[in-house]
Amino acid sequence: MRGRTLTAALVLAVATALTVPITPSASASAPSRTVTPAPLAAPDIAVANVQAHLTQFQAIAQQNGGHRRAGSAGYTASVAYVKGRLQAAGYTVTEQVCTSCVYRSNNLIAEWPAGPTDQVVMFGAHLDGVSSGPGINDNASGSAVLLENALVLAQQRPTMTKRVRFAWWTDEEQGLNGSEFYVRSLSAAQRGYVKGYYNFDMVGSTNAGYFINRITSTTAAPLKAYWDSLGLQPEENREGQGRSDDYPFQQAGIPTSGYAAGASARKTSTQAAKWGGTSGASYDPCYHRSCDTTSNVSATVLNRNADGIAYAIWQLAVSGGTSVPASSTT
Ligand code: DTR
Ligand code: ZN
Ligand code: ZN
Repeated sequence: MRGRTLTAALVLAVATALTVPITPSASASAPSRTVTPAPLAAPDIAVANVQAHLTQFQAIAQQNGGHRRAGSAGYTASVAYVKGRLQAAGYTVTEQVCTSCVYRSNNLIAEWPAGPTDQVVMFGAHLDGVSSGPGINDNASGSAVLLENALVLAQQRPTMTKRVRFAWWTDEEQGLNGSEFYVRSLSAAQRGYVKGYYNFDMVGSTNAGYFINRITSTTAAPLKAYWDSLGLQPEENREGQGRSDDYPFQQAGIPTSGYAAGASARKTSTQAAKWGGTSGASYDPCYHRSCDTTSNVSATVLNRNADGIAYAIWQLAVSGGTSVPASSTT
């Protein structure tokens, strides 16, 4: 469901320029043909599929007392949903009991079993919410864009240059506890294998900003390249600094980045001028409130986040991953 193919044409032009011309076979000897494979474009993540996951998370909250707080029935059901979808796609999924969490509950870890085991890139989102509502933007949104990316990776089965490991964290809302427990559970060698950690917390805010953690870092480069290709003029995620699950990784010396669309802080007039939306209003008007439902998510924003993650995965971990972002509006 691609919107434009302009950048796809660019990819092709680059590939053509790099291709050694086919040698004409004038002699009777075996002709030598050099064919350079075209760069492998990152897949377009269907935002409808991401929205379908959000609908499931909302139903789970509704059926379990209205929320998905760590340690609650709504959280356990959220874990079961993500785990079931991943297992059906061929992932081996691990639940890690967080014994140091405020509410005892599990992190969920799934690794795509291809690529070198000592070269890992991680993508994570907190799966728990607060008890005031279903927690759809915070953070079913991050959970759903990761789940759909994991499913698409499994479907496509590309040749991998790195291992991709996905994580859904528990007890973030009580103090980043699930991710901190996980980082502490790794040996020094295992920590060294993790070349980058990417975090996704609140990626569908209705009055969105386009924020990237550590935006000028080389770790952030693929996330930034994708949003740059859409002309979005992303900014540093100042509001979220030290407030989400990238923080324990950062503290352990692991390079981090991530996307965010903003929480309770207010959009400036400069930001409204470049991104649209309402200046002087919160990026997410329902932050930690009962109105954080499926209506509290922008499909456009969700899509730009989901597709940027796919771009980063392909760029970082897939053999022949595209070097020019493909664009899409769906
Ligand atoms: N950890 C978030 C808190 C948060 C506040 N502002 C931002 C901005 C961007 C990402 C996250 C946050 C929470 O879960 O409540
Ligand atoms: Zn959050
Ligand atoms: Zn929160």
